[in-house]
Amino acid sequence: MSEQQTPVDKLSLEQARAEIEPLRTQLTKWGQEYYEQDNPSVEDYVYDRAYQRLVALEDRFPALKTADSPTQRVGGAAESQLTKVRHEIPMLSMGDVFSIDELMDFNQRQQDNRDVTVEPEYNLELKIDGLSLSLVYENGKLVQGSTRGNGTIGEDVTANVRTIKSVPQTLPEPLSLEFRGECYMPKEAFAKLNAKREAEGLPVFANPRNAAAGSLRQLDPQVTAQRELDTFMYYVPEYEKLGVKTQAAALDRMRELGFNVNPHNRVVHSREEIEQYIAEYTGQRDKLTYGIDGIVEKVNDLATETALGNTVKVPRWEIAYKFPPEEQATIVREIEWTVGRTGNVTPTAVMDPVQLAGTTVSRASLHNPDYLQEKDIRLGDTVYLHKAGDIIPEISTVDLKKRPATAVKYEIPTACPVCGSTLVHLDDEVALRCINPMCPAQIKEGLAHFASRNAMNIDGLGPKIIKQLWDKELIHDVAGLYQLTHDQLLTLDKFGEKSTANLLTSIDNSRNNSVERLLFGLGIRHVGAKAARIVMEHFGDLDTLMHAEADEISAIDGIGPTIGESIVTYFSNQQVTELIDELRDAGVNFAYQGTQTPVNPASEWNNRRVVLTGKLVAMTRNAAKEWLENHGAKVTGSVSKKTDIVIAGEDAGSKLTKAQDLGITVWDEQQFSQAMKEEQ
Ligand code: 1X8
Repeated sequence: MSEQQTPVDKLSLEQARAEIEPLRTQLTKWGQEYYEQDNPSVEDYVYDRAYQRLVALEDRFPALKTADSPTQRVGGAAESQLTKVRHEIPMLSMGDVFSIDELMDFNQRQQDNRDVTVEPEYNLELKIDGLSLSLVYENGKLVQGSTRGNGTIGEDVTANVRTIKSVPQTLPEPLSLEFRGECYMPKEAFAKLNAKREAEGLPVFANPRNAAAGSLRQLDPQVTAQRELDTFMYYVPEYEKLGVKTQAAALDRMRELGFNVNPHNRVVHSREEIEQYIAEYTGQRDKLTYGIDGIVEKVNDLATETALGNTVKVPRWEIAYKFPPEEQATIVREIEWTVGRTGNVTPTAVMDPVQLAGTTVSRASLHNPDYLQEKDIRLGDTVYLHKAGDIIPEISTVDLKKRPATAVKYEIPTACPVCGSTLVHLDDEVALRCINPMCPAQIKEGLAHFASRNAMNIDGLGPKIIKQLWDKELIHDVAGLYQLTHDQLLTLDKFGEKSTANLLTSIDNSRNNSVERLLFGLGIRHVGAKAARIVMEHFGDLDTLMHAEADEISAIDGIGPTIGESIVTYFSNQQVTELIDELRDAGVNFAYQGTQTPVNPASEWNNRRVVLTGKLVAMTRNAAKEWLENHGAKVTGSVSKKTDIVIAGEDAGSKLTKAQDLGITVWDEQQFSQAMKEEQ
């Protein structure tokens, strides 16, 4: 990146020819990684810079242009098992600039293009780090959601889009119109998803854009539904049908129609105002809950937009200003290896601390040994750090020029850093695992997980206490927690009568938890808190689940074969059955209690299966759910033959239709409110 390139106008034809070929090969490879595999190996700006260099070379030496050059294609190819859809109005990508001067040049060229010299008015918007999405409505009903694909042919993701909360299934007006925008994953969801994938030994997503693409382009909408995707809509190709004359008004209309529209657009008239906006959002970038990678400038007047039109590849009426990458150089001092709960062994680079996008950073995950080897990071190396998705510190590149002469290739450990047993690669996993079930690191992590809030919720039993209990050999597995005595706890650091009594009470209380907490707390691979709840709701108690076949588990709505097989494999282990016996002997509850609050068995709602859909006006969806559960109802996410009642708020979509098809009782919010009153 920092390499100095010869300016294009100083190159001979032969020099240009020599440069162009490898550049095209490289860009084609990067393009495939980005567009087809959602898995780029370089940062966007590395791609953008290389692409611009190729454009400049081809402009200067037209003889070297070829039809198959990456500059002659709109985006990558659509390549997946999803059904293809044709975009009657092509979904173009945008041109981009990297400085205010370049942006002003673009505006000047645009001015030169016009017949009339009016003071240009621009609408500035944030450029969201996601992927383009098209939503088609017919008579106000959502009929199709699709990705951009190659601009002409995209992928049908209608079923997946229907799981995104911010996408209206129905509009308040019977419009037949296409809306375009961005589908994205908020920073927090992105960080959570990657942490989860890393813990499970799955490859992590490079940035929120790839995470969003990977989540939206799924064959199974249930996967999408769990990925916390969101949208910002920003464009209506046939704006006349909306009755608006400016882009800013189009955004307002979309807000009225119930779309999520980013609130930060601004109409501006001068270079000063543009600079001000860019400065403002360059500064606020880290505070936003979603990633942005630049600013989009659009001609505000839509008739002018139409008059300007598009080049073959990109619009003349809009352009992206890309933020400079925020990077810091630092030196790698150490590579630390940690063993997770599932035995996954992950490397972390420990570096001299630097300030980066608002925080001090000294550690960056290297994810897995393959990643470390591919980047060839060595102790003493100078590396560039950035924040993936504005949030997760990551090493972008190694500065080879600064590599100390003595630096040697880092050797991947072959033994577990904690227990010393031989590490293995399971199946095709990139993760390196310690498969010793008695590995202290795994057991300690497992104990912490067992005690955690969403599992057995044992207050006061954090990693530090667990470490002491382990080091003093007071416990060796989760069942051991229930054998701890008052005198044993008193021997812990800073433990007096009060903390001892409190911890004993917390442990004791956990015996009465509903069993889904125990199932989750056992830390079975692929069994998260939600899956544990669904499974236990179905089987009712742990003993029944332990005797179930994988098929029976997999057949439950919301559970798949991976979870089914994982549960059966787990319980087939003799050490596990012994552990379960110890937990039973310790008086730990094995029954599903549904809800922790007492249920009035006389309630109309007891054991009824209820689905909430659409927008409720007088109460939140969560409040309604809580009330129902407190009255013994089972609130589920999808409508099936077993559903007793569907409560449909405003704009209810496919769930309402399905309920009607199946002849299930449907109530509106008013009827539900009335029933709530009658229960009191
Ligand atoms: C891409 C994006 C656009 C906008 C925001 N975020 C993006 N990623 C916007 O217009 N506000 S427009 C766009 C495109 O490719 N045309």
